[in-house]
Amino acid sequence: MKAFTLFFLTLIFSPINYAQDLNYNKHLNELNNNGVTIIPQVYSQQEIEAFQIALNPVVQKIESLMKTPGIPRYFNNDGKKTASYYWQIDNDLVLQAGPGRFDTRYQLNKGIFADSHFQHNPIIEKLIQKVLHSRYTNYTGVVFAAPGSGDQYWHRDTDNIADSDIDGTQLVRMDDFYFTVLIPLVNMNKENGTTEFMLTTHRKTMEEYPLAKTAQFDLKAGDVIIFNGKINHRGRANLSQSPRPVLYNVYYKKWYNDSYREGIN
Ligand SMILES: O=C(O)CCC(=O)C(=O)O
Repeated sequence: MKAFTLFFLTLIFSPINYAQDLNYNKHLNELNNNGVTIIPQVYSQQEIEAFQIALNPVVQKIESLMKTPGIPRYFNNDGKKTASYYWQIDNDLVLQAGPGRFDTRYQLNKGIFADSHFQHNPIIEKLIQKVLHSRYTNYTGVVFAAPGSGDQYWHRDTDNIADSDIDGTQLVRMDDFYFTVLIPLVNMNKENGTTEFMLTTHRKTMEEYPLAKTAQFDLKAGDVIIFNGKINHRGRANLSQSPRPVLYNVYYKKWYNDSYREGIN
């Protein structure tokens, strides 16, 4: 009887059923109108624990690398000059993403992160397929905010595309081509700096940012945030005593070059 109940529950809560039952129209509307949506409990607690274990050696390696001098980096965010640092490790980059925070793809195409359930999660892919349609690809990275780390700079995840397009006029008019999926490995809240969004700015130029409402979301580990790469957003300071690791999966059209980073040789 117990085995039967377990089998039945597994069927009910399996990702395949969840992918079929999810109200995709709600998430598509939120993505279209606000630029961001949350899908609860995409990953199980066991999966989150396995991701944490696989990430630990990466974090240790990067933290010791970041004790060595970084290479200065200067780049534009909506026309504003921004200064930061980066490091190189094997063929990968480690980007300082605000004080006490790093962003890297190092080792995140291996082991459990290369597994097709992670790379092609049916719940996420079904939504991505509805917004990117075809000819897209994806890769994985991590944003790690140490305890005591500061606010990140506001930014869009996409380049502004045209040289004349400092304020994003052309960018926000073109078809959507880039979506980021954040996968927090711990609960995220204001205390540990859950991501802040300027809602609707995936459809707004820089001059229109003051019209936008800002929002931060409380998430449980296992929930994911999906957002349009054109939206203006930032990670907030981690005021808690614990690290705030967030995996991400970026999906974008194959014509876009997401390896280009201004200010990096
Ligand atoms: O760390 C965060 O909360 C935000 C991460 C971020 O800005 C990004 O992945 O583009």
